[in-house]
Amino acid sequence: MTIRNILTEPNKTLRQISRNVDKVGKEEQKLMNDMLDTMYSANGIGLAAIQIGVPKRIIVMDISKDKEKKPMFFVNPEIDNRNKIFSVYEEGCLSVPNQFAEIERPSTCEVKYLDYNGNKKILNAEGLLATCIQHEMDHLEGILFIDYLSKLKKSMILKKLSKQKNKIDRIVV
Ligand code: GNR
Ligand code: NI
Repeated sequence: MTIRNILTEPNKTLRQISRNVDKVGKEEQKLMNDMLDTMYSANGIGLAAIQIGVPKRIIVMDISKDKEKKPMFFVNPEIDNRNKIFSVYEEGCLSVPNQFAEIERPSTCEVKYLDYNGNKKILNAEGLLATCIQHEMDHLEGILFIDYLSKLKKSMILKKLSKQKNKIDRIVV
């Protein structure tokens, strides 16, 4: 159980396409444990492995609102049956800190994946779960939510991020 550093935009690694996992073994399970710790410590509801610099198709999520933790693990996820009806959510991303924007995505979808123990599963997702899984699966393709915004909105967010990074640099130096 280790809290890892979360990469933030702009960062080339975040734009990498992640690779499928051959087998869910000890190494992958340790990675999932670390990802979950990292996600909880950053108060996120989802995390893709690439956000901690590992280009594997692995996602962890916990969208439960109550104190009881309900972690979910997705290895090699694939999306099917995207709804033609879209819904809008105000999205944020641990790799785009403190920035939020309304994003439209298919309102429901079906996800095929391997769970923590390598067993095949199918999940019908709706609401925040559907939004979050699609946000995380974008990370596996090197896509961030800001890529869906207009050039102007995206450049404004990138400018704010570079200001934030500069501030942190100045404190460190
Ligand atoms: O913590 C997160 N909240 C969130 C809110 C709305 C839509 C998507 C998300 S995912 C985000 C964590 C994250 O960056 N995952 O990649
Ligand atoms: Ni994200």
